[in-house]
Amino acid sequence: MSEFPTHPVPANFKDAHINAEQYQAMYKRSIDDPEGFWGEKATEFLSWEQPWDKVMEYDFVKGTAEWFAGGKLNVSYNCIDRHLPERADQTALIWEGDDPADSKHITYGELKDHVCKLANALKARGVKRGDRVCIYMPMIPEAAYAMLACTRIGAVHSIVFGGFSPDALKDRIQDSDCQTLITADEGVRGGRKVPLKVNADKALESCPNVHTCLVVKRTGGDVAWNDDRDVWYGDLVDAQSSDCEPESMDAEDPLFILYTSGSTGKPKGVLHTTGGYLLQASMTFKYAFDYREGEIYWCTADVGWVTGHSYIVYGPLANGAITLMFEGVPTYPDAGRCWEIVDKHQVNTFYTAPTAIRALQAVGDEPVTRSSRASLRLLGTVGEPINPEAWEWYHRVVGDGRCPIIDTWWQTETGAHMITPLPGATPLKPGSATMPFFGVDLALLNEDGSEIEGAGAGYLVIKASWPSQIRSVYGDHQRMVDTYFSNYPGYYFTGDGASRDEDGYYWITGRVDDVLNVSGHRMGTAEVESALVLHDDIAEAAVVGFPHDIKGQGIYAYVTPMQGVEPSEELRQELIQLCVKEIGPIAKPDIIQWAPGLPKTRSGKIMRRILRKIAENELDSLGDTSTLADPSVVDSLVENRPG
Ligand code: 6R9
Repeated sequence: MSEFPTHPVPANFKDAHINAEQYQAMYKRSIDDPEGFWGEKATEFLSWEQPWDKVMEYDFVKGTAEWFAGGKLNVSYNCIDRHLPERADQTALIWEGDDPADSKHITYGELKDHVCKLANALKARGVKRGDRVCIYMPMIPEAAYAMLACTRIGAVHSIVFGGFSPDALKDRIQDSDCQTLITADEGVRGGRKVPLKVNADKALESCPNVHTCLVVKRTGGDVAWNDDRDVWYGDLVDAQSSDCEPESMDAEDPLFILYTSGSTGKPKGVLHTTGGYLLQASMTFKYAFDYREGEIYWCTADVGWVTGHSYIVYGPLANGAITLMFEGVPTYPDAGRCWEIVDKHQVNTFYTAPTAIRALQAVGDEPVTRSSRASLRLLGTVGEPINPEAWEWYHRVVGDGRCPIIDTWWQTETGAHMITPLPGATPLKPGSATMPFFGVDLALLNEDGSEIEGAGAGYLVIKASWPSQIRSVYGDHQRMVDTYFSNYPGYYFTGDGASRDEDGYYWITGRVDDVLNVSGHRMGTAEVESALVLHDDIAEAAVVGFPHDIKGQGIYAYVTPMQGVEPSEELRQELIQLCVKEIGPIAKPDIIQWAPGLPKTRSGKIMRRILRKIAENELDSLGDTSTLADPSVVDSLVENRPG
């Protein structure tokens, strides 16, 4: 699958938490006896107030799953309080600001105080168990406090990435009927201000149910104020008691909602629950990163994505780890920032996305090699397939050839790692996410739904439930069944294609549905299309992905103007701005091609396969166009292909 040689387990990982023999034995047990396996792990990894009645029960036809039902626990207790006897004075969170001169350490003892005060503040505003709280925040410690404060009182958080537009924020607040919003006056990224409160105000114009908007003062910039609704975080939170009894939650009580894109319609609110999610986040963190007490761990994701949930906050803190949170971007003040941070805080584990690696690789080695990076022990990637060239560069230049690369495949819906090497157990093949994690029963299917044995390529599906499985699509369980459990009955359908080699290694090839992965951000082609056709001058739009050197995938939009409308540069700019307004800057099309017509079947279905080929510039393999209603449309698109 790749000409790049296999990297054996490094000598300094021979005594890792899990070695090759343990992986084999534990994996086998986890599949043969999942209840026994997970029951033991749940006791080992989490503190329970009351044991569960049954380890698991699930039905992949109805799309239901329950783990540890009847068991009682609290997530904030597991992430904070239980560590206090040993770790009250140990750092829990290192915060590195956008400005390299800004950083601070928050101990577990301080974390407890911050979280309890905020939890009491939420209660004071009437937030109760089960209520949804929206978090729209920059990468500042208060984002983590907000998550943990919700879990302390049993409220369900829904984080909306700070880069999303007011419209996107509004949709998400409305969909899950959040009545409380936690935000900041402004964020700071790459030396620029992000107008979070301005965006929130716009969104809240259409969210009359929101009774409280709690605002962290990050920059002190001017903001508008609604006295009935807006409250300064400091004013309300500082005065609260730093004790707040953790709410006793059922393992199956909702923990959070996180919106993610699918192939159709608006983003779905992926619902995760308490016990199973925390168990798998915690266990994968310890094993995949071979986390050792006292190590400094840094994941560069934003808490607005699932990676930030599981691997900045919940996984690390459940293990009593030291987790670094970075407010800025890898290229500010310059492309050496990440390695400067690694040296400054003596980071041992660094976890990022392939798109960041490729962007840094493109700048050259010097910004990396001028730093020491001697503290690094392990490197990770997540979010999209990593090309072997970028893998090798990451390994050789960033890791000085001595740090294993942990390529973790998983999804918002899976909650935690599903396919990943374990550094002491798995020889690495550049570009492969390698082997399934414990309890993850994978299969590859042919088009007709039959399972592929041995080596081969097909649709990646999962055969049995895992603890951190998506429990529902918030407010629309049928959509959960339709999206994940209908394509191939009896299986969870990932939406990804993959191949398996003769050694059993998995190689993810990317999405097989109409979902784009732009710089590791998931986006439905349908979302971008709906934004484009909102323009009065546009009749129709079709969006596909195309290979992009840095972003992995770029956005290619075919747009048909209304009759009589002349395409112009002005119209192109208006369309780009529309995507920014409706979704956010990440949804800007890279290429807009004016299309007098789109290739359609006689029944009116757009043939995306052909549009993808044109976007990829694979004009020799357009395939059969004879079934099109008007085959000449294709010639015209090919002739007028920009660039
Ligand atoms: C965690 C996260 C999920 C989609 C997934 C797949 C792609 C994620 C990957 C990967 C290849 C990896 N993906 N990790 N592809 N190798 N290591 O990214 O969640 O935002 O929901 O995206 O990302 O296509 O289906 P999410």
